[in-house]
Amino acid sequence: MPLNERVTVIKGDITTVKTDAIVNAANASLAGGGGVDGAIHRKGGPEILKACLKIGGCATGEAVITTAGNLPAKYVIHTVGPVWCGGNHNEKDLLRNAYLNSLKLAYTHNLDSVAIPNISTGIYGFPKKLAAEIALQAVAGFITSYDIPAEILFVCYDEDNFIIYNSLVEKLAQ
Ligand code: AR6
Repeated sequence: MPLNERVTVIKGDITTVKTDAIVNAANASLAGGGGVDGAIHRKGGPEILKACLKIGGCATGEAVITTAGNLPAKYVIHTVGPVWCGGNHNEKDLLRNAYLNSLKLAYTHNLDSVAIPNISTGIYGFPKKLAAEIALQAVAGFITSYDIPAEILFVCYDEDNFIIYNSLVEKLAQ
């Protein structure tokens, strides 16, 4: 469903998406893990891990970029969302930063299209509705200041997130 001409929400597996970059919900070590991170490394192959280990790590809220290995995308932007610890540990700002720094990296690499998963809402336990509000607000703010990437795709994997995103997008369109 289009939020505006640059932002779309779909349901699916981000490892199959053929945008210039896909965003990975990684951890600070960049050494791989479960969830979307595990799927990206499994399907993308060892080149991605090699590039991640060379970079050495990524702080929460920051983002780094590597090859996408065997994936259909050209690059993987690895960002680290916050672990939800009850809400009083700067989680909201850190999640916003994870989205914004991923998009800024796409901008500085002149990437036209980027696909983003629902960062922190799996293993890291961030409440899904709050996370979706932060993600949509961050992207809405970003696109008013930056003309690239022209296409931003929110890729929801689980049904809950897909329903939440669609209902928020509908509200924003009213
Ligand atoms: N495509 C798109 N989204 C997916 C996919 C997929 N193939 N698989 C899962 N998701 P999570 P986090 C969704 O747990 O919460 C890893 O171990 C999933 O439904 O992948 O940021 C890392 O190494 C959820 O909505 O990431 C870290 O240690 C969203 O992706 C830790 O998990 C995020 O869930 C990061 O936890």
